[in-house]
Amino acid sequence: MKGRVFKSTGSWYTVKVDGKYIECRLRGKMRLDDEKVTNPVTVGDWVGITMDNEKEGIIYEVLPRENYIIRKSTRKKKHSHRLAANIDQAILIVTLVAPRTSLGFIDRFLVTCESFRIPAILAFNKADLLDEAGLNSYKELKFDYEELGYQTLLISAETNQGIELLKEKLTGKTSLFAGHSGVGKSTLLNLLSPKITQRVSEISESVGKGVHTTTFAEMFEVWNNTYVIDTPGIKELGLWNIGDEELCHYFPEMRKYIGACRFHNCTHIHEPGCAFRDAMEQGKIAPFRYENYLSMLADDDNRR
Ligand SMILES: Nc1nc2c(ncn2[C@@H]2O[C@H](COP(=O)(O)OP(=O)(O)O)[C@@H](O)[C@H]2O)c(=O)[nH]1
Ligand SMILES: [Mg+2]
Ligand SMILES: [Zn+2]
Repeated sequence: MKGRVFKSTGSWYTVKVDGKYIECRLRGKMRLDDEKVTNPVTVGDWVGITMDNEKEGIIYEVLPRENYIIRKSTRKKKHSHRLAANIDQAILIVTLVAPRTSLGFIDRFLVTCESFRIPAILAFNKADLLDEAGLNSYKELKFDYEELGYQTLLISAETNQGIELLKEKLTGKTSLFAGHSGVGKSTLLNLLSPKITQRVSEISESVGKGVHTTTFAEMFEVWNNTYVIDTPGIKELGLWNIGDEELCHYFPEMRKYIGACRFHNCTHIHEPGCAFRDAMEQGKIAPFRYENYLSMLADDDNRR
């Protein structure tokens, strides 16, 4: 039988087969397949299963993946973790207040999506909390990111602002919801579908940061043929296996300057005649994007 993995909690996997959810374990041999990845089977995977007894199944194979998204493992050094597989798009839920998502985090996430060729949408949640200055900084970011080809949405799970548009973007697709904890991923999911009851965290007033409530990624059929994967809050996103020369390929605004520097081995950090720096000085590359690029370059440890 073939089915799709909706949830994984370490040793157990919930697989949906013909409309029914079956708890499955992995066939012993499968665990050894790829030593560098901490999870051989991930949410969104299509798998082959056999029944072990009346109730429980065994996953014996993973069908070829259309795509997947990987991050550096937070638990095991030199290992990576597959966040999800077979997704049509990633929705990065960010907030400018309560908590504030850094631009560095946004850009790391976008680079990751680019490297796996997964379209990304930025959804700025908690619009209801933005004052005039907050709204202005949203507008600036919207301008900058849309110029790079990323859609941005301004939404609020509190007032329903922008939710219809978000629903339109989700319909008929499998989407990954990613973002720091406390930005409202679970609240949004509950809002999208009345049958979902994900636990929502209280913002702890003192630090203005959410506490972890979602521990494992889980996929939901929010309505017919429309799937959303809720992920545990991501604190820091370690880029996986992206080389120095490769990094600029994942900045859409930098691609056209590749090869245009005076020195063919330009590192784009300090050399004269660097096309990237020139473009930035001419206002063609946003300074914050170039800075985030440099910081990712410097952060070797985050990429290997
Ligand atoms: N003011 C406001 N609060 C929100 C909004 N969306 C979520 N919250 C609150 O933010 C906190 C964290 O939400 P939660 O869904 O658990 O975040 P998650 O960690 O990303 O899943 C909860 O107290 C929610 O009630 C919003 O649009 N506006
Ligand atoms: Mg949550
Ligand atoms: Zn250069």
